[in-house]
Amino acid sequence: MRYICASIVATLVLAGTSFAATINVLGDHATIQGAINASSDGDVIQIATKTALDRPRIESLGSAHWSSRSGGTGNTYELFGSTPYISWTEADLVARQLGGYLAVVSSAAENQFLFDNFAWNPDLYRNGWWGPWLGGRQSTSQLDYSEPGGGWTWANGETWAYTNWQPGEPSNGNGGVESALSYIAFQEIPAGYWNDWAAHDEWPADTPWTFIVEYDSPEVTGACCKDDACATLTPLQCADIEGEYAGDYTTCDNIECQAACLGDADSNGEVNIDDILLVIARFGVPCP
Ligand SMILES: [Ca+2]
Ligand SMILES: [Ca+2]
Ligand SMILES: [Ca+2]
Repeated sequence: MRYICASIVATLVLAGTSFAATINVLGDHATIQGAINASSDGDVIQIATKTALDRPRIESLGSAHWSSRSGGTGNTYELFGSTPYISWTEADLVARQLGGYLAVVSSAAENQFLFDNFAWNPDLYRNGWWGPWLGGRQSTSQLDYSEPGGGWTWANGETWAYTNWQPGEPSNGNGGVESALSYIAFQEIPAGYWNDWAAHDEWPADTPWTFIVEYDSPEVTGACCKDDACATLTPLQCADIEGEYAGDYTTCDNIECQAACLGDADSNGEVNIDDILLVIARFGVPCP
């Protein structure tokens, strides 16, 4: 859907005597403002947009949890679909509104997990090629920016390290607008490879329709004993104070912390014959 923003055009028409150029921009505020700033008197700003007015329907297509017990991140991932397509920028916005971010792939194992759960199915690829969006974005303001492989960032701020580009990618092809990360299927066969692709919906016919959202796991806590004191802490916090972690989701209500170890009757830090002799010596004597 295209329309002309009448107020902007009117302003610019009044400012000049002829149309110097027609500038096509996407409909978000920052992009429009940038185009206005860059325009000359008489330029027409034409806004091609997909705003909330005609926002496509977005639905969850399933989720998967990668438990830390199995060596995973402990995070949960969710696949969404939006027919007929969704731009990277809009998928990124939706992910953040959901409390997550477009999936950040930090290792071959994580890429494999995502592929096995969400990216193996050719039906998830637009026109057999353009697979689910991931949380990678190329930024020209990065110090290491270069085309096509420099300046890439992750949606959660994590350092860009692991990559799994398809051979020949990133390509920065098609006029050099490719700056967003998605899976790609080669000749309609998904293999977990990545592609750089247009971040907006410059090419509606070839824009992915699926995206993967990653949610950080809530911080798990449990009862932590330090001598006879108890506090609810994360395992790491408990280790920091050299406490004894009682297990995930335990609470101080159902844990009794003991100052000394069981059997150490004379409290000298070890259990030995002296403790037995002490117990025998006091055998039958009522405790206070
Ligand atoms: Ca991740
Ligand atoms: Ca690029
Ligand atoms: Ca590419």
